[in-house]
Amino acid sequence: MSVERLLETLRAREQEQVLRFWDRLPEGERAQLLGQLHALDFDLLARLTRELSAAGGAPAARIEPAPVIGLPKSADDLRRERDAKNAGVEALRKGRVAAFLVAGGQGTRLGFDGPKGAFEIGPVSERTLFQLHAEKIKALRKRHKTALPWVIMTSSANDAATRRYFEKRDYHGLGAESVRFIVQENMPAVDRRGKLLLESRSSLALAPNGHGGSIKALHDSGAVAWLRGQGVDTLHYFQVDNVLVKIADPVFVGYHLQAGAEMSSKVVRKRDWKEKVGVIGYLDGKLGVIEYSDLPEEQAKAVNKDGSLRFSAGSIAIHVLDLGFVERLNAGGFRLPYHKAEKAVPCVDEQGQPVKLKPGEKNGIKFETFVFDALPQAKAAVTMEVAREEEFAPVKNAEGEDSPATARAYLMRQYARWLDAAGQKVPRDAQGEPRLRLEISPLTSDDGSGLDRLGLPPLEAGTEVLL
Ligand code: UD2
Repeated sequence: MSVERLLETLRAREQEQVLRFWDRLPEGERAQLLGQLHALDFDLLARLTRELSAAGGAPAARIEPAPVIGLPKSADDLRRERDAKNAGVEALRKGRVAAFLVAGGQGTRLGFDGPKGAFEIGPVSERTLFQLHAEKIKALRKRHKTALPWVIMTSSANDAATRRYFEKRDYHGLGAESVRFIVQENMPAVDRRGKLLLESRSSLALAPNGHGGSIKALHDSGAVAWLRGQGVDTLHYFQVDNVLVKIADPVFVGYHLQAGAEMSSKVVRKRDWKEKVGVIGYLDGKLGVIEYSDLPEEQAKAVNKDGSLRFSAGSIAIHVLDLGFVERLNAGGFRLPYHKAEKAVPCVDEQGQPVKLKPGEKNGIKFETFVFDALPQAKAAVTMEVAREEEFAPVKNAEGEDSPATARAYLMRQYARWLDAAGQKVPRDAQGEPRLRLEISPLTSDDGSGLDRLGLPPLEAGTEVLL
């Protein structure tokens, strides 16, 4: 599109304010802005901004709980779990499974300068989140003698830094050819009237298009074809911030495959009705995630006969995706819905000066897609409950709940349970917390097995143990 055509489009869409500083821009900066504008889907933007001013939201859906494979209780449950595990292990051995990490988020809440995966989380060592995940993958490759390729989604804001991170650390020993980076797209931020915001005189205010963008990025980047070429048909999706994630858990993969599912999800039992996680349930008869803000208090508080919460299946953003489903979601264009979120968006004013926002002030709207919005389109799906203390401890905030401190505590408790089971007596305080700092590399053990063969000396309170 020529500059003239673009200007016409911008005028027609009443967005010509983005060229306010054009006459004063050096050539290189003009090229940057032009590139961003050319990449914009103006029809989509027009639709989304129209919806901003539309009165009222969608009518409330009829909400019902969905069936969940619970934690095994009976001998039958354990048998079913073992069968599922066998099916998952077989798929892994045959090279049908790949790991898929989404790490394109901006990690604003953690306040860490760099890709979140580079954050050091090891309770004793400087092991980063990326290293923790990489070593789990390495351990799985060895155990199941499988290629287990790893696809990592970044965004334009952290792609270069993420690639540099992995190059510098030699891909944590995984082999560069088995790790593939894909970049998600950006969406422009707008003000309340739907006008595109400028981050600087020569750049739109852009933000990653949400983790749902992973479905599109897998396809557009050629990663789907790359995976198919290796015989992969099943993806294990996980988020960068969960230190306890069981990557490519064979039980989960097995249940998914046995059910012929297209998309499956892991859930934990909600701590209480107020916990801010989406729950998996039926919305007007279709499986999906009901965001906590959309679950009316009365429903959120509702209990079953045994006193348990009626809506208790808290989504922890771990999924198995069938590659054919990913292809289907992209056939005829990407169709996940966009959610709008009011946020503080750094931008410049009409004079090109940075707008000073008051603390907490939200001046803009960002558009994001969510991967779980694909669930209603899945022909079959499995929802599996897992134990929170074994599988879910995210690093979201700098302090308090879901912080590095809580994630390290969860890790150390898990290591302590493994060591106890291996015959060690882990010194504990009155609350049962380990009285020493513990860390076990997934390369030493990723599930507690083999620790009994290490011949460890007795563990002493107040020390640091790195295995
Ligand atoms: C998400 C879920 C929440 C719960 C929780 C579990 C949503 C809206 N909520 O909460 O229900 O399951 O996770 O931890 O999803 N990411 C990208 N690109 C993006 C945005 C995010 O790759 O454009 C990645 C990000 O790097 C991270 C993950 O997605 O790995 C989660 O992002 P988040 O921290 O923004 O999700 P959160 O805490 O809102």
